Amino acid sequence: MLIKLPRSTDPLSSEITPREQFQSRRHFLTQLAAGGLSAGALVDAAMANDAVSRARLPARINPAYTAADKATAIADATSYNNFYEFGLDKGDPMVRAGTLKTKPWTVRIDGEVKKPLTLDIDSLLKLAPIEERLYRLRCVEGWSMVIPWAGYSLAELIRKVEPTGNAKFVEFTTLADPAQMPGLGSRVLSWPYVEGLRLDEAMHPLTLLSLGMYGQVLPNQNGAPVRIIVPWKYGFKSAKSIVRIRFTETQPKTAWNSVAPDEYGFYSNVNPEVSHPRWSQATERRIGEDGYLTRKRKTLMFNGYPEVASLYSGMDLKKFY
Ligand SMILES: Nc1nc2c(c(=O)[nH]1)N[C@H]1C(S)=C(S)[C@@H](COP(=O)(O)O)O[C@H]1N2
Ligand SMILES: [Mo]
Repeated sequence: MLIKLPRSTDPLSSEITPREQFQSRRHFLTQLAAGGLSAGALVDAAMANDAVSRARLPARINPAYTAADKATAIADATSYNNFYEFGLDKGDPMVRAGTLKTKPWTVRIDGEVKKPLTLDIDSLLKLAPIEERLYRLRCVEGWSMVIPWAGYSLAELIRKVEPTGNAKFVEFTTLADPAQMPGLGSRVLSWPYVEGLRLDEAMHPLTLLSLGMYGQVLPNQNGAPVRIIVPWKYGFKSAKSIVRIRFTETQPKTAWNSVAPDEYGFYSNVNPEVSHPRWSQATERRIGEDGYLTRKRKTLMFNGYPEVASLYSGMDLKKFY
């Protein structure tokens, strides 16, 4: 996510080049060289980033949700991340998220529901068959990836708790523990990270409760042990490391919308026709397609998921951005 830092040397994220990725790796190496990381932190970082050390998460490919695009390399998807609880640089989550303790972990589901529940990860894993779905994820900063996520429709969980007639919205709250998350010292956002959806958006079968990716449990830097993925919305709507799901009558106060309401609306549907106040949203850079001659891709309405359009019929999407 992009913030107004008073540093004139910061490029707009929509201008991020392969050089930027190189710099975040260099930042990691510099930290190593400067001894900025303890031996323990280094081991944790290596573990968090070591695909071999992550448990396998078998998932049946759901052909109904297979993008024609080629999947992004796992090395890119796990090293170029936004997870501000672990720092503002794209390379920070990979290096620092080893301190996130993902077991034991529970998710509290409450608010306007008939059957509030507290579920641990094993119960979440058993709640419905785990599917693999190849979804695009587009960040509001102007880059995108294609990731084989593992999970099931959030609707499966919502049906279990039986929302009351008053439930109109769903609020997702991320863990906020300064002992595990060095980025919480930053005042960029007010913690915890909160996101929200309208109930019908949350019930849409595309909205995924994700427990893994690339056939493994989620890497810490990608939001372990459980996050949501809303593929037709800008990436910041897809909250990571969720500890609470609350059903509400009124629209939740969300983290990015609170800090910069003119820039980050509650809806945040991927929409090439509505520019961010500081840059166009018409195109995007696909991570991995970084040749100097590579053209940017045209961003598609709803990120290429036109089946969600009916959720917004009659709404002015310039007003409800
Ligand atoms: N808790 C939390 N969730 C978050 C974020 C964050 O900073 N904290 N960043 C968001 C943004 S801006 C993006 S683009 C995606 C990135 O997901 P990825 O790193 O798995 O690609 O996570 C979203 N979820
Ligand atoms: Mo993002």
